[in-house]
Amino acid sequence: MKITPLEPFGADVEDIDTRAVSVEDQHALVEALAEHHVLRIRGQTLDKAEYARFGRTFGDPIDFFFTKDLDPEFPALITISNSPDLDPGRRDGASFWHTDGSYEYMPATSTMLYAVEAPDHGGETRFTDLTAAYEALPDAMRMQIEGLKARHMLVGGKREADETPIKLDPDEAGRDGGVRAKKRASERPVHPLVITHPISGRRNLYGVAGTPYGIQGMEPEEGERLLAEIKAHAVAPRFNTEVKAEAGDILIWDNLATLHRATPIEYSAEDGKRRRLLRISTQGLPPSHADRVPLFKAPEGHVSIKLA
Ligand SMILES: O=C(O)CCC(=O)C(=O)O
Ligand SMILES: [Fe+2]
Repeated sequence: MKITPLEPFGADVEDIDTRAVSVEDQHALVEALAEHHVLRIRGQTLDKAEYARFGRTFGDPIDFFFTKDLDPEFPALITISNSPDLDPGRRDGASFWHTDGSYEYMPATSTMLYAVEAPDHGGETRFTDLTAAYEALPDAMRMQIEGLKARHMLVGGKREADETPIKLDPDEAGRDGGVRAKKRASERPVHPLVITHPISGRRNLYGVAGTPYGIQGMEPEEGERLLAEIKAHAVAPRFNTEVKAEAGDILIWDNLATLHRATPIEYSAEDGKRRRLLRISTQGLPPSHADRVPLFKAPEGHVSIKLA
């Protein structure tokens, strides 16, 4: 296995067959993801069962059930595509800074996209490095946010002009039988603004865009102001990179130490324009690092309503 760092962060991984990864290489991949935040494993040929098995390297694959894109045989796999058949209301849905599942008690710790088809142009995923952003904070700000917890909810985060607006009322029953409204009512987690990464042991900002709407113990406006300030700092271009999953690549990111966003793309079924990826999100600790202390804990007896 060969790991080549990308600039300014991320790494390409070559000379590995993800159908059969040794225990040593599983450990090394998890360490590499924690170090580089984003890995692009090049040139893979996987069927769904093989990919679903590989996904377990990074944690417990999260099963989703409220999506038309769900694979009945592999409930942890979701298809992302730019097919013109896709409901216009769901297009460009990920084109805003976020981390996956931060509106849940048990957020995703890693997400991976296996590119079955990639367009000739465009289709990159953008990332921001929340370790570098934390380390670059002025000392006074680092002290101010130490120990603070943000309140999160589905569609909680403020979106900027260049981010996909929240298109549909999340409480609208017609969209999905009201499952989003139920989710919003049932899960209002708080997560620390600063975490110690369970694998790297480094401190970084967490979940500072996409879903946070307030800070525990602060007046609403004061919390919103602080969140806006942290987001503006964290997503600044100097902490950003872009990586494209070309056909055959598995693009994996560390949801604990990055924010990401999709880049808007033309919806087309033409040759050279199609983008189709299989997505897996995991939660909990990777089997290779099961001795670490997990970051998140669901309240006793809570059953998560799953969304994609
Ligand atoms: O399509 C992409 O590049 C990213 C989509 C995304 O945000 C996700 O899969 O969690
Ligand atoms: Fe995402």
